[in-house]
Amino acid sequence: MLYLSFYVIFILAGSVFAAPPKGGSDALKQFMVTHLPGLSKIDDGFKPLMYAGQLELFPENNTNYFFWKFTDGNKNANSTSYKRTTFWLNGGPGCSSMDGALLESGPFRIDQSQNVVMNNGSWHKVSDVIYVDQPAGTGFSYTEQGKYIHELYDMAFYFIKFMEKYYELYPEELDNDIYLAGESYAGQYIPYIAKAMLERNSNLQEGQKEYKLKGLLIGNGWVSPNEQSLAYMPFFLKRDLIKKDNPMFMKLLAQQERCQRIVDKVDAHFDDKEVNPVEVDSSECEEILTKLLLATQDGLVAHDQQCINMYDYTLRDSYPSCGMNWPYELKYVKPFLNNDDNKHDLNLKKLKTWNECSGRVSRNFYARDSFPSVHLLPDLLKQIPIVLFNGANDIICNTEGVLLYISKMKWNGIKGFENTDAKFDWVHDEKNVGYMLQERNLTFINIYNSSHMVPYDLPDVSRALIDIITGNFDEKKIDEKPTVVTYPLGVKRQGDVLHNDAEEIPSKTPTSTSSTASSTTTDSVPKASSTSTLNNEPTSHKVTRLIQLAVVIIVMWGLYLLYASYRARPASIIKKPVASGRKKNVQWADQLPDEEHDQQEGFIAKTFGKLTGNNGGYFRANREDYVDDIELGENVGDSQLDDFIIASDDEGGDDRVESGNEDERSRTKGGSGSV
Ligand SMILES: *[C@@H]1O[C@H](CO)[C@@H](O)[C@H](O)[C@H]1NC(C)=O
Ligand SMILES: *[C@@H]1O[C@H](CO)[C@@H](O)[C@H](O)[C@H]1NC(C)=O
Ligand SMILES: CC(=O)N[C@H]1CO[C@H](CO)[C@@H](O)[C@@H]1O
Repeated sequence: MLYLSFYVIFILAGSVFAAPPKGGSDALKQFMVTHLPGLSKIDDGFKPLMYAGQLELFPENNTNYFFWKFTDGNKNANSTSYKRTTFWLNGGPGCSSMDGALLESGPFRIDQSQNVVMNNGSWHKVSDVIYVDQPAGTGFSYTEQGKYIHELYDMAFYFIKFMEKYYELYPEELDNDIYLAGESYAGQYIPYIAKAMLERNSNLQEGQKEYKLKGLLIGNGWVSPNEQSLAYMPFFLKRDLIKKDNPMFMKLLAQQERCQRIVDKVDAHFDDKEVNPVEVDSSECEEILTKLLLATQDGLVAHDQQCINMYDYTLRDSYPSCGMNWPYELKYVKPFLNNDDNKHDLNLKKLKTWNECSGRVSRNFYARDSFPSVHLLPDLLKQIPIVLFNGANDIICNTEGVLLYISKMKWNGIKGFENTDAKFDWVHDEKNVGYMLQERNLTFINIYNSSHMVPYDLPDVSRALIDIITGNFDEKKIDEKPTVVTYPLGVKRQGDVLHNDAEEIPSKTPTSTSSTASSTTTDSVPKASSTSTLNNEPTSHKVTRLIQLAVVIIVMWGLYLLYASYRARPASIIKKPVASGRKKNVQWADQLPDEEHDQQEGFIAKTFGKLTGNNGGYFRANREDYVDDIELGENVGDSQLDDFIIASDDEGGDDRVESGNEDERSRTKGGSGSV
C-alpha cells in the first residue's frame, strides 16, 4: 500500500520532471536524469539538475566514460555556482567516482531503502560537479577487453578526450572556470590531467577554446608513495597505536629501514630524467602499513573490532579488512547502482554491473613508466593554485606524510614551507575545523575529526574548500591567531574584513607567525604568497626534523631491543591463537598474481591497489579479483560475493604467523593488498 502510493507519487513527479528543459537539445535530453527513487521527496530548492550517461571516447575500441553531472536547479547569475565547473575523481586505481557522488560531495546519500536523501553539504550549490568513472573499465565506464589503461599519461590523454566529448555536448560551459578535485589515488590522476590541460591550452588547434583551469583540490592524496609510507611508523607511535614492546617491533623497524634506504636512493636520483623503478614500485615501503596493521590487531575483542581502520584511526574493523567494510552506507550504494531501473534512469547504454572498485583496472594500471605525481606539482604551482587537504584521522594518506613530501619539494624557487609554525586556524560555521599552511600557490589544510573521506564526515566543511580555493573567505585575528573564516551556505562573508583588519595583523606581529604576515594582507589564500618580502632563513623544516628524529629514536629503540631481548622473543607473534582467520583470503590474494599474470604485474597492481581510491580501493579491488578468478565474470551477485568473503573470514586461520614470516614475500604482498 505504502509502496503503491510512493509509486504513484513517483510517476507523477517523474512526469513533471520529464518535461524537456527550456532550450534543451535532443543531445542534452538524452542525458537528463529525471527519475530516481526518493527524488520526489527532495526539496525543490535543493533538487539538482542532473545529466548522466556513457560518453563514447573511442569507437574503435569501444571506450565509453560514464559521467554524472549535478548543477544547481535554481542557479542564476548571482549564484556562487555560476560559471564554475568541478570534475571529481575517486582513486584506486579503478574505484568509481560514484563514491564521491553518493557518499561524499554529491547532493545525495543513499538510505537503507535505497532512496536518495539530501546531503546538506553538497558541492553542487557552489559549483557544477561532474563525477567521472575513469580510467576505462572503472564503475560504469567500459572498454574492450585488453584495452585497459596502464600509465598515468595515457590516463590523462583519455581524460582530455573525455573533456572534448563533454564540451561538444555543453559548449557554453567552456566559459566556466574549471577545478579538478578528488581523493587518494586521484592525487596521482589530478596533476597529470592538469598538466595535459595546460599543455593543450598552449597548443590550441584551430577552433579550440582553452580550458580555464583555476585550481586543484586534492584530498588525502597519494602523491609521493614511498615518502608517505615513511610516515606510518611515526603516526602510530605518536598516537600510541603501537608500543615498542610489541613482538613485531623489530620487523617493523627493519621494514622502516628498508623503506628509508629506498627513499634515500630516490632522493639521490630525483632529478633524473628517467623514471626510477625503485620510485614507482612502492611495495617495500607500503609493506610498513601492512605489518603495522598486522602487529596491532587485537584477537581478544569482537570480530569487527580487531583491526585499526586504516582510513580513520579512531575506528575499528575486522581483520584483515582494517577499514574495507567502511563506510557502512556503501552497502546501500551497491544495490542502488545495480538496480536496473536506476541504470536506465542514469541513461546507461550498457547495463554493466557496478563494482565500487575494479580489480582488472587496478591490475592493469602499472604506471611503471610514470613519475609519481609529486614530480609534477612544482611546474603546476607556477601556473595554478593547489590545495592539499587532509582529514587528520586518516592513516593511509596521513597528514604527516603529506607534510613530509612537501618539506622536500622545491616549488616557486624555495624548498618546503618557509615557516611551518605560521599556521592559520580555519574556522567554519564558528567552529575551529582545522589549520592551514600556505605559501607560493600551495595550500595545505589539516582537517580535524575527519577520515580519509573528508566530505563523507564533514560535508559542509568540505564544501567550504571551494570557498577557500576561490578566495571566498574572511581573514581575521581570533585569540591572537590569524584565522581563515568560512561560512555555511547562504551566509555572506563580511566583506573585506581582511583589509579593515590589516592593522590587526601587522607585518610584524608579536607572535611567531610574522613571516607569513604578508600573506594575510591578500584576500585569497591561494593568491596570498609573496616570496620576496620574506624572510631571514628560508626553511625551518620542523616537521621533517621531527620525523627524522622519530625515525632515529625508533632505530635506537630497535637496536636496544635487539640487544636486550633476543632471548625473550616469543616463538610466535601470535599472542593467542584465534579461530577467525582470513587465511583463505590471504592465500587467494597471494596466488592471484602468480597464476593470472606475470609476477611483477600483479605485484605492482596490488601495491597500487592499496592506494585505494577512496576508502577502500585496493581491498575491494581484491574482492573483485576474487570474483574474476572464481567466477570469471563480473556478474556475480553482490550478496554472493559478500557471503563468500564473510565465510572465508570466518574460517579460522593462522596466517598471522605466515604473514610475519620474512620469507613470505608474496604473502605479505598479498596481505598488503588486503590489509
Ligand atoms: C539538512 O538541513 C535541513 C534544514 O536546515 C535540516 O532540517 C536537516 O536535518 C539537515 N539534514 C542533515 C542530514 O543534516
Ligand atoms: C601562482 O599562480 C598564479 C596563477 O594563479 C600565477 O600567475 C603566479 O605566477 C603563481 N605564483 C608564483 C609565486 O609562481
Ligand atoms: C568531537 C571530536 O572528536 N572533537 C575533536 C576534534 O578535533 C580536535 C582537535 O584534534 C579535538 O580536540 C576534539 O576533541
